[in-house]
Amino acid sequence: MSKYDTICAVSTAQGTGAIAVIRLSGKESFPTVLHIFKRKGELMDIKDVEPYKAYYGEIFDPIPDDKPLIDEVLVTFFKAPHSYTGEDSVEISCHGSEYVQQKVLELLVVRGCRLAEPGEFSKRAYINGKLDLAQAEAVADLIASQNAAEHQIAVNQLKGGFSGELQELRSQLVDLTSLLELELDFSEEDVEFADRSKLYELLDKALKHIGKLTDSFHMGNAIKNGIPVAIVGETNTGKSTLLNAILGEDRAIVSDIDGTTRDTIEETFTIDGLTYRFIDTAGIRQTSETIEKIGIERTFKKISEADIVIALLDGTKPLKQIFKAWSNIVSHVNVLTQELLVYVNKKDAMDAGTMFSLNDDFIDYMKSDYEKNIEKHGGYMTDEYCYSITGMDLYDILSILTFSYISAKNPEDVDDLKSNIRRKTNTPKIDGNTVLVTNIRHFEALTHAKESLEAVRKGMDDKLSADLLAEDLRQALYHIGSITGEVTSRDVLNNIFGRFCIGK
Ligand SMILES: Nc1nc2c(ncn2[C@@H]2O[C@H](COP(=O)(O)OP(=O)(O)OP(=O)(O)O)[C@@H](O)[C@H]2O)c(=O)[nH]1
Ligand SMILES: [Mg+2]
Repeated sequence: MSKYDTICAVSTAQGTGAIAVIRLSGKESFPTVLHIFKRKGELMDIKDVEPYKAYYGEIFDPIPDDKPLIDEVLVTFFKAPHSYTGEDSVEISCHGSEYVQQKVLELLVVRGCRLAEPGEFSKRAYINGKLDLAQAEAVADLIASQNAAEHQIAVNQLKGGFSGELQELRSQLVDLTSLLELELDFSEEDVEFADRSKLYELLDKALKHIGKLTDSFHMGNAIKNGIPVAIVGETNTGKSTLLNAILGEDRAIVSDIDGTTRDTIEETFTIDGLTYRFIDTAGIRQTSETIEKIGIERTFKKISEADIVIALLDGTKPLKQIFKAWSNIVSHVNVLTQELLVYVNKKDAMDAGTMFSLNDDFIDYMKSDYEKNIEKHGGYMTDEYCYSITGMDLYDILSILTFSYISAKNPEDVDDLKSNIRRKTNTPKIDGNTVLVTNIRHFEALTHAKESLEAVRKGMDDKLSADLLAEDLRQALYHIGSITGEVTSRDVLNNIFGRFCIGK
């Protein structure tokens, strides 16, 4: 990319809108626009242009004799370095006709502008020091944001919240490096530098800081891509009915045939500012059918990947069957890291007595099942017994042994279920200071930095010399610097900005 070429692109969405914005950036942007723009019927002299002021006028084609009018527009000039890209820039707001947009671009290109590559405006902003790389990526996140939480995190990152944290981390590592260098200086004089406690202290502080950032990726990623909620249960319990009811559309096929859903179906839905990714799964049952088997394996995989698991039981089935279905699901859930919500569906078809007694009956059922196997398990209800059927101890089981009764066909019940999901979502309070890692590139760089720091720590335990430790420390600094773009290769830049839209 030449530093001197002037680029142009339509910066508003493709298609026909009420208005469209065409953006130019580069040294020639003012004179180029002034060739094709008339204000009050007159060409403007570049000396008369006041930046940051919107001029109303006309874009025309200067070549034909009749100098046809293309559109009435508003033109704003931005003087370097006070523009998004840090270069002279112009924005032309024209009417949204695709013909007008193309015609204006054509007039600009004929006068020497080049059509911008994807993300080139933001790339120039980064190169000219207007944004660091993490902030430029926040621009893309902000544009793509679909819910309040995602939006807030992108705004914080754009304002430099994340970059600030990284600067702090950097300065911690720089402090560490200077301590090590001190040791290096001394070692030339052959002085034993025995006390490394200060080094340990700084290192542990940096490791803790970095750990906090890498840990936040799980939530950051969930907020960006939707918090995964798996709907699981035996066949015909009403999982697809429930998915459709949550989404408010007929997304999945519903039928009374067992094994209707054979593959997972995922759809996002926003509840109270947070986006969830609801996953309808193939019903769990014994089957010899190959495709269905693969579907059921996927169900178990989805259970393990979900943050929230909705176990959907069929209340019209005998207790024994409900119990088996329940324990099968529970044994695949990690109640320490996952939220398990147990719902008994088809309330409308259940009799009230069953509903009232299900919790107690469950315990009784466990006890009687246990008594049948008493020989095997000793004289009282053991954790070992509970563990053998559910993978949890008795205490954990009792703590989650509450069922909610719903009818997936009843909109009020489904609304309650949605509110319950929202309540059970452990998101941090997201405000103007929240910093969460949402970008996989950042997460990877932080993870590498953490590994390098752990290597430093191990090196210290092994009493390695300062120059060897310094090498790992430099690696950690390198990885942190790669996030904000202090050290970045051309390929990485092209890869990042190439994913932006044209005009961004
Ligand atoms: N009475 C009653 N029937 C329901 C309810 N929810 C679902 N059903 C019925 O249960 C049957 C199965 O519903 P689906 O939603 O296809 O069940 P599924 O769990 O997705 O089944 P598979 O895809 O086979 O695993 C259908 O006939 C639904 O109409 C409910 O709340 N009450
Ligand atoms: Mg289904």
